[in-house]
Amino acid sequence: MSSYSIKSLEQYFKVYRKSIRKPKKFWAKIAENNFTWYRKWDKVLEFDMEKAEFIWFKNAKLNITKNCIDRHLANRGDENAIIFEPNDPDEPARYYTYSQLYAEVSKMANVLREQGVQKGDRVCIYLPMVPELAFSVLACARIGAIHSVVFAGFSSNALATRINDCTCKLIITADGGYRGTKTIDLKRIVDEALVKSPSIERVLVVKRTGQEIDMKEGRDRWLQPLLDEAPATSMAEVMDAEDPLFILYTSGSTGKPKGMLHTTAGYMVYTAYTFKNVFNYMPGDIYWCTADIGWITGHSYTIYGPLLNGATTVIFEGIPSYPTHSRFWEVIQKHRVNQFYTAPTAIRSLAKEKIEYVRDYRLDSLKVIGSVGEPINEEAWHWYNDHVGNKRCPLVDTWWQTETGGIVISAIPFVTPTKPTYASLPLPGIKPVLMDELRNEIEGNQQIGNLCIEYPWPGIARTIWGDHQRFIDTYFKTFPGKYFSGDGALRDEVGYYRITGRVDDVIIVSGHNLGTAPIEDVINEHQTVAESAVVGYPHDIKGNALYGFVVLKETGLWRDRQNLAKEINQLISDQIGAIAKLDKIQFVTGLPKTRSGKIMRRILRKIAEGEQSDFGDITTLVNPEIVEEISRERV
Ligand code: 6R9
Repeated sequence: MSSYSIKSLEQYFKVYRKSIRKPKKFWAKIAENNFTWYRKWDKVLEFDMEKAEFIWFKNAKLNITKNCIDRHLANRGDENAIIFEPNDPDEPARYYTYSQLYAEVSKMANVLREQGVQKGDRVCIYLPMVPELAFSVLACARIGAIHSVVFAGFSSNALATRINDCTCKLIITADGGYRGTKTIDLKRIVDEALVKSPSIERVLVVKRTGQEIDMKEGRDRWLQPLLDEAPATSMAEVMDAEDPLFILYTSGSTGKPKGMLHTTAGYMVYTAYTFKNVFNYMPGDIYWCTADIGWITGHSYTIYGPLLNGATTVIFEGIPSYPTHSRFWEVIQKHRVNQFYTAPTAIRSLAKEKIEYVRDYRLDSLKVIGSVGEPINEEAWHWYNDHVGNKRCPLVDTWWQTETGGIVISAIPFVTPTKPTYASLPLPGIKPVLMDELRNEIEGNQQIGNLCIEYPWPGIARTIWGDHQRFIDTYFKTFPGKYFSGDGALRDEVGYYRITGRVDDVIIVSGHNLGTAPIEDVINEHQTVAESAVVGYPHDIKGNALYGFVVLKETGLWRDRQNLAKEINQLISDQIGAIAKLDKIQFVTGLPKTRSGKIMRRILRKIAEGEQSDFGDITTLVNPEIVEEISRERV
């Protein structure tokens, strides 16, 4: 186990160097010692970066659920695997031990088999954050079906597109889902989607809200009666290391969503190893990741990573603001959470509220706090570090992507000193490189460039479902021989990485490369500003100029706009330089955001450029109505 858990900075450097010098040996040792295999591999890795082909642990046989569940039964069968915290705080939490998880997943696996699902079939899962969501995911993995979880906030159109792209045979959904004070009519949305999705033969429905729904004769079944009849033990299908585990859709900057495909062994080894180290997970710890399982973070760090390590993982059905802005802190206090992992957008929304909301809770169980999903701005970093981590818990800013399968750049708590807004150092096995526009590697520190990874790691996605050419073109063509993340990064004087945002967000103004994130950081420091987004637009003289969209806090709403704009520019000028001053500032009531909380810059860019109607696909936004408002009031 020595290479599995990193305990000091010195050890990190040692392990890191070894992992880069001899990656195959490094991963083989981790895979060898920490998992159950039906058969071990003939070869650790075979790959071709140009063709984007990766075979990890060639010819090994395994089942990931044996490792997530069965392996823990002997030693921790009676310990909690899952704690379910419902949307309504008055509804009792539910606890599932590893033994109970085994029974639940087995029943679900048997139901799926009985409904005709076979190894290799695609199963769509469109569920709220209820335990059945985790059971469904694991049941698919148990029988070798490929799960495709679609976030239950997506519209019927988005759902239909995803079902059709990978031709799912069966869908698991619920009558409805709770989200704060709202209920979402999931079954109705599924019914709408299925008009356009002929591949679905069977719909299994979880009863959650008890609301009235239509059941289509011959197609739809309530899940519970089927589970009640199903045996509580099950055989785990023997899977090849490279057999597909799941498809998860991620939006590209253009065109239809990309169905990223992850396979079995590499993903397992990578998520298990990174979970252990990035969260400093120790046996008995209670871990909570707030991400919905509809996103990669929920796949890798609510389900697979924690369960592979025998951890207790919290599944939270609700939202941070219901019934009050204290909900996160209340849940941490209630379940004595040790590791807490959330997104900057949630932190910023809570930091806007009165400090009492967090101050009145006992957060002393926390050991490590984490951030993921977008660059965490300086102000949010400090608020999270001071008020949640109490300056006592390392804050790990974890950089990764749906495509990387697991975290690739992050501090290791109690090992890597943290630095606000820096994801810090690469994890073992990851060799980041910065590339310039001429495709040359940028050597040395204090450099900014396109962030690539030089060598394959076990968690890397294997393809885009049905479109390997797009996989090659998107990730392996721009910088031949390397994986291109699409993000930009700055490497500081000691080699720490700071993610500057999507590369399309690097704006060249009068020949200067400006990342949008640092500018937004400064703007957000202004006392009246809640949030901001900066984009570039063409300018006759400078090449590009900067356009800032600024959302004000309640306290800023009544201020003189012209003065406010001046103050903001003064702040930028003071902190970054006059070169980064905004040519235009527009005060808006909100920013267009995807359902995972990412600002859709593509749209803001179009507005800044003067486009009035053609904004492309905006159906994946939580607030599509904002687009028209911003466009109408363009300055
Ligand atoms: C895990 C996840 C990936 C994109 C990625 C980057 C942004 C994620 C970040 C971060 C700065 C971090 N991103 N983590 N940017 N710092 N710690 O979010 O996957 O939904 O595929 O998004 O998110 O731009 O390229 P995914």
